[in-house]
Amino acid sequence: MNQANVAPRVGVVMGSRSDWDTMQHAVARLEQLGVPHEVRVVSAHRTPDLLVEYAKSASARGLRAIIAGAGGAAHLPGMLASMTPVPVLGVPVQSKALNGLDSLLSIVQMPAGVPVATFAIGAAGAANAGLFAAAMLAPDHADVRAALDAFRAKQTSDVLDHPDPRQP
Ligand code: RP5
Repeated sequence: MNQANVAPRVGVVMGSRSDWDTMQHAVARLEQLGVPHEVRVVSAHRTPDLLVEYAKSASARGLRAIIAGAGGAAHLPGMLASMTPVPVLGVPVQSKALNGLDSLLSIVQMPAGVPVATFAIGAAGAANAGLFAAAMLAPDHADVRAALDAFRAKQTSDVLDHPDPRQP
């Protein structure tokens, strides 16, 4: 799929440019699997008006999932989820002070009625959020489904083909 000419189906947002080191792992998976996406810095605390605008326009713009990464007092995923019917996938960014436990608890402990699907702290969580968003789209996008199937098959064969960890 030529992503340049296709409306984004997944939004990847983060609270700060400093989150990019983590969130690039979500974007890498979306690119690998051919998922049309967009990437933005949207801060719950520094740009609250932008947050509202992004959340309220997301569904009408065709987004089918929003991957939201934030660290520390990580309100971004929950606030997005409060203002859009689009499923929000939260990625806790590893903070300096508390290693991301603050981010994880801020994102995962949502009150009943406003769900955020919360992933692991850091790069693994971001990568899995990208894969999860692709899986959400796969039933309606045969090319994404085929790419996801191929990714998983290669992941499996990479392990089975190299059973001895002492060998390269
Ligand atoms: C959060 O504060 C961001 O998501 C980031 O993880 C954290 C620190 O932001 P910076 O001070 O590095 O911009 O809002």
